[in-house]
Formats: sequence, C-alpha cells, structure tokens
Amino acid sequence: FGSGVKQALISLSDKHDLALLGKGLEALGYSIVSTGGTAFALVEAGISVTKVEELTCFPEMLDGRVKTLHPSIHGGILAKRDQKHHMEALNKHGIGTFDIIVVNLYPFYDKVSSKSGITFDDGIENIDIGGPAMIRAAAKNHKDVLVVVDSKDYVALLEFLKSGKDDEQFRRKLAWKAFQHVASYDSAVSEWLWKQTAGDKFPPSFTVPLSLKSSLRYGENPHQKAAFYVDKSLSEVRAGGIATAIQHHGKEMSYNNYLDADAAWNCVTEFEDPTCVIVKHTNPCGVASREDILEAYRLAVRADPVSAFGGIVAFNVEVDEALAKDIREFRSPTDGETRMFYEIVVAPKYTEKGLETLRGKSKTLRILEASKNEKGKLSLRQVGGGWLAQDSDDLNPKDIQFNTVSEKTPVQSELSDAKFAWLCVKHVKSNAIVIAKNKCMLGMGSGQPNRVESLRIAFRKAGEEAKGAALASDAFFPFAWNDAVEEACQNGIGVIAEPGGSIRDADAIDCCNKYGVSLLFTNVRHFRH
Ligand code: 93A
Repeated sequence: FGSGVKQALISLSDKHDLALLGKGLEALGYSIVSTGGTAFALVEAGISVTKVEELTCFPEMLDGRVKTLHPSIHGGILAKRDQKHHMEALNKHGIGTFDIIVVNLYPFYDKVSSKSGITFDDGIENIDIGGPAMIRAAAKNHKDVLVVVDSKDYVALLEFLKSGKDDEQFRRKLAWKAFQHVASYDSAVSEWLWKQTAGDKFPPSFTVPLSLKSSLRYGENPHQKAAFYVDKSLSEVRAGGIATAIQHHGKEMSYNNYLDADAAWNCVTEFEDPTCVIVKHTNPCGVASREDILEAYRLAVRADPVSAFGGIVAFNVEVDEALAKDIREFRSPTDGETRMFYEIVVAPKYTEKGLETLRGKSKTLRILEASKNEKGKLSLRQVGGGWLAQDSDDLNPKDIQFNTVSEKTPVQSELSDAKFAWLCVKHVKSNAIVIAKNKCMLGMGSGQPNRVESLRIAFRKAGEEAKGAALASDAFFPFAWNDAVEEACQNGIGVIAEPGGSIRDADAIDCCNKYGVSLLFTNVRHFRH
C-alpha cells in the first residue's frame, strides 16, 4: 500500500460517461476503487476495479447507508502527503492514498420532485451521506486530491493527468465546484424538509447556492462585468423558466436579453389562448390572443411597431413554418417596407421547418425553447445590504372577482376585454395602464411616476381604437375628476378595471356613471416596481 500506486475512487449515481472516465484512468495507470453499482458498471465496460469492501474489509451495511464511511477511505483522502506523521499513520494501518475522487450524489432533487411523487421515507433514504463526506474531504485536501463532481469535467481531468504538469488553479477550481455541488444538494434537502413540516410556509427556508450557468459578455452596460447563475445545479435540468431554456440559434444571450426574455416568457405563458407577446425593455408593448397564431403575431406587432422593432417575441404555442416565415418576412407597419428585426424569439416548441426558417432570418437572432415556469416560487430582489423575499404573483383573472360598481354593467365582450387588459397590466411596470379590445393590446403606458401620464401614453398609442375598449390600471386611481378616470371617460373608453381601495373610490364611481362607463373593482393590485 501507499507508495507508487496511483488510486482513483469512483462512486457515481449518474453513470453518464463512466466508461470514458474508467478507460481513461486505467490507461493512465490508475487503479480504480468503486462502490457496488459503480463497480458493476465498470466491470461491464471491461475495466478492472477493486470494490470498496475489499479495501475496508467491511461489507456495505445498513442497506447501503454505510459504504464508504471508513478510515481506509477517508484516511486515504485526507492525509497530507507532505506531513510525515500523516503518511506514517497510513502505513501503520495499511491505508493507501487516493489521488482522484469522482463522486456524484443520490439524485435527491429528481426523486422528491418527480411527478409520481415520493413517500417521506423514500425521500429520507435518498439523502446521500457518504458521497458528500468524500467530496468534502477531497475538496478540503485538494492540494493532494483531485475531486470531480461533474461528468463534463472528465475530459479536462484526463487531459490534466496526461499533461503531467500540476496546476494549483485547476485543483482549486475543482474544489470550488465540489463545495458548490454539496451546498446546493444540502439546500435542496433542507427545502424539501421544510416543505414536510406543518404550518405557515412563509418565510420559507432558502439558500441561494450560486450555481454558475455562464459568464456574460457584460452587464446592463458594457463597463459592467456580469454572470448568470441558476437556482440550483440540481434543479437545472428540470426546472422551467428562462434559465433552463435551450438556445437553438443566434448570438450569445446577454444580461439584458435574459431580463427581457424572462419578462416576455412570464407574460405569454399566463395566457390560455394562442398568444403572442412582444417585449421591449421588460415591458410588453404588444399582446394579442387569437385562434390563428399568425394573426395574433401580426396584431401584437401592430399594437406598437416602433417599440416592437428590436424587441423579444414570445409565443405560448409551437412555432411552425408558416409562423416562422411571417416572423422572418413581416414588414414594419410603420413604413410597410423595413423587415421587422428582433433580438429573440422564445416559444415552447418549434417544428423542424419552423426552426430552419427562423435560422434563415439572421445569424444573430436568438431562438429559445423554454418550458413553463414553476408556480409558487419565491421571488427575490436585492437591495443594499440585503434581500427582499416574497411569493411570486401567481394570480390571474380566473382567481379574481371583477365586481361591477358602476350603474352600467359591462356586456360580455367588455368583461372579457377587461380581463385580458388586466392580465396584460400585471406584466407592465408601475404605474401601469393597458388599453385592450378583442383580445389585443392597443396601447400601454408604463413606468411613469404618475398614473395620468401612463394613461395619456396608453391613449396616444391606442388612438381612435380606444373608443369602446377596456382599460386596466395596476393600482387604484387616487383622483377621478379632472384626472385619470375622467380623461379615460372623455377619451371614449368602454370599461375600466382597477383594484379600488382609494379614499376617493366614490368619485371614480360617480365619474364613470356621469359618462356612462362601466367600472369594475378587482380588489387585487398588481404593482410591479
Ligand atoms: O448511503 S450513503 O450515504 N453512504 C455511503 O457510505 C456512501 N458512499 C457512497 N451513500 C454513499 N455513496 C453514494 O453512492 C455516492 O454518493 C454515489 O452517489 C452512490 C453510488 O453508489 P453505487 O456505486 O452503488 O451505484
């Protein structure tokens, strides 16, 4: 034992590329030690392997709960090679050193989030103890032990070994990744356990394990460095949302691209009918729902062609060839000549031909395939020195009562317009006003520090079409007469939806009654600051 023998310990739940790793290590003269399932798979691949039990002289016990938790393993990982007394201790007990540890953990997250569900006891059994212990030990002693937790690093590991040169930076990076892996694993376990406890689940138990997805070229502006992190390395594969979208084509995603694509995707996936949403600077500037998605797309562009130019186009249905052709060819309604230009197209699916057609639009157009965001997630925002946490705003018009408070009751089409406008306004930055009709956004005003100004912008965009349309406001109107409500009435709006709750609600009602406009109170506010 000890001197001269190069040893690698491999213990993997996810056995992806195991043969590549095993063969590579064997060719480099490593003797491989492995746990039950991994050893079996290695032998199947024609690689010779020593079982952990043979080293420890102990069988796996307690249904596998204790496999590698033994001084013969942990001594061989943790001993400092430059400390004489460490090496003497190993020799005394007949323990050999490990140069490489390759471990990935029981698929805890996959198991507890599987659609078919899992019992509490099964969840507990899927908490890996021995794996993290080895990863942590190896990462601590990374000066002497290379620790690999990601199959994507196998090739780099083999190259490093082949080169015969040592590189402290390489070792440190592997150790950093190893602790990340364990930290996100533990946070998944702790979150799951929290969900198994009774009582109010807010504030929730959470950690923000920074699992780096990619470095970005720059941040909001070119002089700012930036990177993109995903929620958890373990949930990466399954969780929906823009962080896990597949990019089929185009230029690298930028910081602002992610923000805008997220806004567009969050908005479009809230609609049930086939819908197109166009976003510019995180605000939807065109939204339309139609049985025919082609028509929806054209209407969404027409809502504000100037803003749509250079925007993000999102669909909640598959993009086929016909739609892709339209996205490629459609000319701006402003001059009837210039082809519309977009930064990103995002959709749940593409047909082969649809993808091919879109790829032909431009080299840079980013084409994203995304899956739906999970509901009920925590929403976090950073402020100086801290984080604000809240439930995500998952309410949509189906969960809300639209109570008529005016003398005039809206007809069915007006009510449906109001609900559509309400769903749009939820995604517009406060102060937010949306004017919509026949499932199509006609105008919106966003981000103004006063509501009247947002309303004026929305009307200016909607123009004559605002007559008889629905208007939604993200929050109540503080004033009615000679203010926003009266202006909306004078502009010929048909129905107004707002949360209500102002001390001047009675003014808003009187005003709508005077002009014969329907007024709906929702009791629900949708601030987006
Ligand atoms: O049950 S454990 O917590 N106890 C252990 O001693 C132990 N050693 C390795 N889990 C343990 N492992 C894990 O087994 C590894 O993290 C790896 O995910 C898995 C590989 O098992 P097998 O090689 O039998 O498929």
